[in-house]
Amino acid sequence: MKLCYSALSPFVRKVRITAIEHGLLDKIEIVDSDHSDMFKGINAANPLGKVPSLTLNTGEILYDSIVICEYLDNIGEGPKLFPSAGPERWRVLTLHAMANGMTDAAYQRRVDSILPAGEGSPSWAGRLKLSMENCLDEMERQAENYGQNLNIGTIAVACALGYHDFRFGNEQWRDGRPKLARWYEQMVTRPSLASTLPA
Ligand SMILES: N[C@@H](CCC(=O)N[C@@H](CS)C(=O)NCC(=O)O)C(=O)O
Repeated sequence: MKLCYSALSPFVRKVRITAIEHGLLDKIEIVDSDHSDMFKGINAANPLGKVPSLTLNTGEILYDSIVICEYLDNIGEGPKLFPSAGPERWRVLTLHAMANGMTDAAYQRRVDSILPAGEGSPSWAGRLKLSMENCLDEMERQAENYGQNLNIGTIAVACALGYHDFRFGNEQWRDGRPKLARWYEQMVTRPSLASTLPA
């Protein structure tokens, strides 16, 4: 399998963590994306121009990170990260959607901040920041229920927080969110998370 990747992408990081947890890393060849022109799209294999995409040995191409993670969960060994059925499945998928959406908002804000002068939108960037803060507040309310259980929802939350630290470290998300901060401090020591932190 070939994973089209970008070293600092939080979405690629989530896929790498899933692959590590399932012992699949040595079955995946990493292919770098093309950053020569951000307006062209960085991955021709994906009509959306984004990473990650996963090209299977049959030639079929999977995207986006949500689909790729579930695929790897299906073929990998060890405990499942996507519950197969029942209320737990919907709870974990909804957490995954919230954390991935927060990461999408953070990524769009970051892009807005590096656009050529005059092309950004402060009011839209403010709207994205509000989404991020609302997600952080919701995570703080939920954090005691996360435990140290690994599933695709808690992996996505850890990736969202890691990306927040990396791109918006000055915004101190830990302030006023002690339960989430304590949970994250523990969670990020897990080898699959520690070894993939953006640097
Ligand atoms: N919803 C997608 C988001 C993927 C995404 O936004 N990837 C960014 C990198 S972090 C990207 O490829 N951006 C390049 C572009 O939009 O041209 C997923 O979960 O995989």
